[in-house]
Amino acid sequence: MHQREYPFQAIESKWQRFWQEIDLYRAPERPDARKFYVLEMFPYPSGTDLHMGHLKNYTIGDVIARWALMQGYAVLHPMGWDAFGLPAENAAIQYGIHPRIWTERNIAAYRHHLQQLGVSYDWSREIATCWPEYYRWTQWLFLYLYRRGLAYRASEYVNFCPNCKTVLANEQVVEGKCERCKTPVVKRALEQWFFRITAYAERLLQDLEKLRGKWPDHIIRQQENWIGRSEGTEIHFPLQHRPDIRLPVFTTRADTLFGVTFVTIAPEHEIVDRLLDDMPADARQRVETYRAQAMQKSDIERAAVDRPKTGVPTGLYAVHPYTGEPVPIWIGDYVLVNYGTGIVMGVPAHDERDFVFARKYGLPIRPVVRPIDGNLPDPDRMDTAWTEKGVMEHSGPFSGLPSDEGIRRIQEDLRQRGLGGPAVSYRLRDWLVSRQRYWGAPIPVVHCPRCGVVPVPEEQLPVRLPEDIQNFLPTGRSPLEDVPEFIHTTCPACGHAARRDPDTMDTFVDSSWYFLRFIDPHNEHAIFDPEKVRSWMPVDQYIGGAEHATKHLIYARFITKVLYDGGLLAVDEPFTHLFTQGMVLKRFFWCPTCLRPVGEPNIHRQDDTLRHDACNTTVVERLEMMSKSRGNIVPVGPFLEAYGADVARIAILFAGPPEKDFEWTDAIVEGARNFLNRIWRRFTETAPQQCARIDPAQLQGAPRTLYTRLQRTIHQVRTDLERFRFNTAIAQLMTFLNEMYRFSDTDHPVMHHAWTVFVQLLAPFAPHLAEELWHRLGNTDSVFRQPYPVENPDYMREATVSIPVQVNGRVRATIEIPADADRAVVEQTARAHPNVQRYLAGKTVQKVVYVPGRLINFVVR
Ligand code: ANZ
Ligand code: ZN
Repeated sequence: MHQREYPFQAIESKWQRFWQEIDLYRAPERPDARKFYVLEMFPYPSGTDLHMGHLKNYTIGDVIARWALMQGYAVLHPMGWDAFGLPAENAAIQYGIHPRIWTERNIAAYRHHLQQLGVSYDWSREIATCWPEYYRWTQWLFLYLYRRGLAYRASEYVNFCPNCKTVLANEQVVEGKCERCKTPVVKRALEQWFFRITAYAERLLQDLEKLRGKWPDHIIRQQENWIGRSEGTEIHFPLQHRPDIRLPVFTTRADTLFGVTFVTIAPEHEIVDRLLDDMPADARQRVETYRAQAMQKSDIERAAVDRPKTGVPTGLYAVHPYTGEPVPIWIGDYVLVNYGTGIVMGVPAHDERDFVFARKYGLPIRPVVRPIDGNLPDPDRMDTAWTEKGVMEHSGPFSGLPSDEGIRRIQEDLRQRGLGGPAVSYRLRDWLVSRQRYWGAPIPVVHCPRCGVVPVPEEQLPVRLPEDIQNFLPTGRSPLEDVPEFIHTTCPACGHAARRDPDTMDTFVDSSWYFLRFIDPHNEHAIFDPEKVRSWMPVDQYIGGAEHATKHLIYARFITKVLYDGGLLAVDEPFTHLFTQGMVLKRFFWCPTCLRPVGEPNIHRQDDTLRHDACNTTVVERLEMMSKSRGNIVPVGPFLEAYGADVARIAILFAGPPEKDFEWTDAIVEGARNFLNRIWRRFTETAPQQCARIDPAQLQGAPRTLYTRLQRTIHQVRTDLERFRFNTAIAQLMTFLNEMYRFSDTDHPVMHHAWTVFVQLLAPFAPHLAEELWHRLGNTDSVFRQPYPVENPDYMREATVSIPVQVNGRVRATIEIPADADRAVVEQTARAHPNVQRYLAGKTVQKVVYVPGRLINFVVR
């Protein structure tokens, strides 16, 4: 007796229970075999409705984890929740629900769905960053950095509303004004906490070499650009009126030094404060006004190349380190305070921004570099800067030198004279980790009027986030400021009244170390046991979204290096291999009048176009990432109810190469379902029995061919798995299933054997169905406790023949086909050949002539 459709409802829950009972996914405390740590980036539980797009990376991770399990690795495959963050607070504001309740509810939904999908997590290791057992150690980590001088407080310019007397998040500033009271927002220097990631800039850059070939190239490139190493020269310009004070500039073009006609300082540079006192009264007035204006612009606005460059003269002068000439000092907002030294030397003849600036303010333009076989540009006839390197002129002792040689000589000379030298600048900035928000890990320090900043003693951690809080409305200051029981405390050092730090940590701090906690999640005495971590780290395969390239993936590398330097870790890179999956897209309709997505129930057809019921506008079809806001999601719950987990998994995996985006369609789902149903039907029709080994030497004819094809299938699937080509691995299995349908002697031992192997090959992809069939083959243990099949290399070769492919009688390709291949296979193989495709493109095939084993000819027009 057999069914047409396989009964996934009964099967899936049954085997999920079984796996739980035999504790299949429990990772040992310390691996006793070769270990494999596979990790998917843990999610932010942002709602209760997961959609299929969410499931892709977990499905990929699960295939890898199950495959590793079958290869005999001790596997660590944990899951947890990146559970602090703003959306929880926004939900609190919007629905009046406490962030903790909202978050726990979402976690429950995520957990349920992932369990329904049958992902092989060791749930005994579940963590959530918002649980005090976890954030206690995030706080510990903060103090660890603090004690090493890697966490510090500094003034940072933040948005400030002078009327509301509060700082504002960038999102609260609308057109330069306070969102609430419309007062122009200014920049105020406010004390914030930073992690000194710049101290690791060079290592973060160098060690990318260790990851090359194992991480996607584009991620490595993004990190390189983000770190942004720039080699140049630092040059010191003494002040004319106070030669003991010097203005350091950073330049990549020291060869243009003799063309300097001004120096520009970033408006918020601290040195400006000192210079103000020395300025003539009118200049001071001007500078102060200009400064206030500059503070109202974002860095992006300021640095934009196409924006008019503005500035004001200070009335003060610096002295050129070679010519001794006075050089006017300007303040200009195209200079960014936090790059290089925050001061630039202006060389209008050779730098475009300086050129525009000089033209605008009537500053001299002095060319000092010429093309190798040309003359110096004529300053009166230039309409842009000449920015190439060349030969130096009018450059004192350096005249006549090529640019690069001149740069080296100037660097050496400056160094000897104590006026600068070679310098390296990084774009990477220190990591601002304090947030004036509620739903995060409190920063574990106390501010004491006598002792200053005092870390909370370790044994007093965690500094608990107070639960009883009503008002989350963002005011720019932390809601914790208004919780007296929290804020008022005593100084751990002197015992007098003191205040707790009201800020919480950036959630990227929480996620910068979670992969370590999974190894020892319940440790109450330490962040983790270094010995356990030594045995499991690094993460062998990390899987997640490419959007984390320059955030999480840099922070995690940084924290790993800090812990390595402190002797807590034996590795200085956390993730050996990284895989970034593509997105899941889905079509939807968009109304260009209402400017929003429109669901199919609200669309009608009129005059052959689809229109929005509400406004009768013709809707447009768009293909974009699944998301709630686009209304194009396929919710996980109903899908799993209708099709089951294995169909979901096969659909996701078969849709295309996993690193690419793919479009979710009904056809993909149907394809997946048909495949599993066909397996089920053939299996139940023929009722094979376990047959682990047969003697291939005894096989002849069709059984021998089947055996050979099985070896080839094993080989293909294995290599595809190694390369993350799950789609082609599944295609191989489909092809082999066809072979098993074609093979008529269903009681032949080779068939029993083929099924036994097939079920094992299938297991990482469709674990529930595979486990069911494995037991139906007569086994009692889990299929995941079997070694993954290995091909018999002696039986890989099949009798093949090569035949020419003709298009209109001319040979365009030669293809290799199995000797007994039928016409359909030959035709398909021929059509798939790139050269044949080229000759068929745009043509109509009128006839296909096949002379078996001889040739195939396409007659086209
Ligand atoms: C003089 C000069 C002459 C420059 C010339 C360029 C061409 P990268 O390669 O990105 O490191 N610069 C330095 N600090 C700056 C700051 N804080 N804000 C804005 N611009 C700054 O760029 C280095 C160049 O960018 C430096 O070299 C400096 O301009 C400018 F013919 O100095 B240059
Ligand atoms: Zn004190």
